[in-house]
Amino acid sequence: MTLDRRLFTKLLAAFGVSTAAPALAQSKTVEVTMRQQPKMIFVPQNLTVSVGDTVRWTNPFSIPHTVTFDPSMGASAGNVVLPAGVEPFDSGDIEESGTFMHTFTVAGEYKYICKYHESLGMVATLTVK
Ligand SMILES: [Cu+2]
Repeated sequence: MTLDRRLFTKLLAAFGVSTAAPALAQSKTVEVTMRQQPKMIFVPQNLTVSVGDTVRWTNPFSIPHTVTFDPSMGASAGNVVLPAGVEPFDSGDIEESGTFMHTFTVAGEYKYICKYHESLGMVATLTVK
């Protein structure tokens, strides 16, 4: 018996097997936690990832935070920095147990803030290479 290719693909899909080639086989998800005790801080505060990696920020606590990569939303010049050509972005409020994910496709040095707690030092750096 012969099995036609389309049917075979459908069968694989039915069993949860993807026949699509992974675009970035080595890419991974890296975790950042938003802490409120003993101070407002991103952990880790300095992070290096590879192009194609996804960063997932999680807020385990009760105070809303943001992940803000938009220089126009920063209070202090230099606290939010993007490599040339990267579009600004912002998570909006991340409530308790909430997460925000972003995949980084442009190499360079990034600085970002929580827009509510920038003045308390909730500023972090991300290097993508
Ligand atoms: Cu915050």
